[in-house]
Amino acid sequence: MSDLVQSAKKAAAYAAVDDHIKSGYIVGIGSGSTVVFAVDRLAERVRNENLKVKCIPTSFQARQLIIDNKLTLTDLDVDPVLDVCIDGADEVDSNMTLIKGGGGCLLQEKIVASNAKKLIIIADYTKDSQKLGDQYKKGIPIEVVPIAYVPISNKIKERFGGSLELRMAVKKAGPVVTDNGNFVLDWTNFNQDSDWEKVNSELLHIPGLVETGLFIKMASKAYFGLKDGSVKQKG
Ligand code: ABF
Repeated sequence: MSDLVQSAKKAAAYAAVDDHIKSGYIVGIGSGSTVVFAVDRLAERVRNENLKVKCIPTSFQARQLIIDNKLTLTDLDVDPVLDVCIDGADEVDSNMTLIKGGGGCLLQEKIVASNAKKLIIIADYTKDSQKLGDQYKKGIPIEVVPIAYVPISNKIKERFGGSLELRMAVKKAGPVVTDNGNFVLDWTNFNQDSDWEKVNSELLHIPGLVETGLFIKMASKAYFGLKDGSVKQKG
């Protein structure tokens, strides 16, 4: 990954943490490489400003990040309402509809974000697009119960078109298994002009389909780090 992209991720993450996290907050910690910068900044603020926050992870990776940075870990049993959730995305369209789950953590990310008063997205300039699929070519991730991946793929193809592929681990060692023991299908060549709200609700009615990587009307704001070091806000 280029240095420009790395510094863009960092700029977006730092700005979002500085703008949206206050002492006393319950904070959702997303997954992926951009969130690593957000946790660095949060840990720095906890040390320097004596900020008191409790963090809820959205994945095994996020849990480790919280622990490694000596932040206070909590969960939805103890703190079911979050003040804010900060997470990355694979793509953000002009309506603030997101594709998430490139890292396979979409289910827990959606659960945690749906219990937050606001979801703030942090990303680099490559994630900012007009229509889903303009920039991100790996498709919309869909988490499914393993025994149902073939019928679910067929149903989506028949109903909406496009192609579905079972996500495989590196060197095709076997299917990727999520933190929840499920498989992931990646849906490509979809109709970019779809009514995503309608598509998403139809998808969620397919038995065995656990969750989609379509995040609709969930994000309050997106921060994109740009090539020149500045940060653009959307939403
Ligand atoms: C997660 O991490 C996702 O839902 C998304 O797939 C990804 C973004 O990753 P990165 O920050 O590494 O670009 O939040």
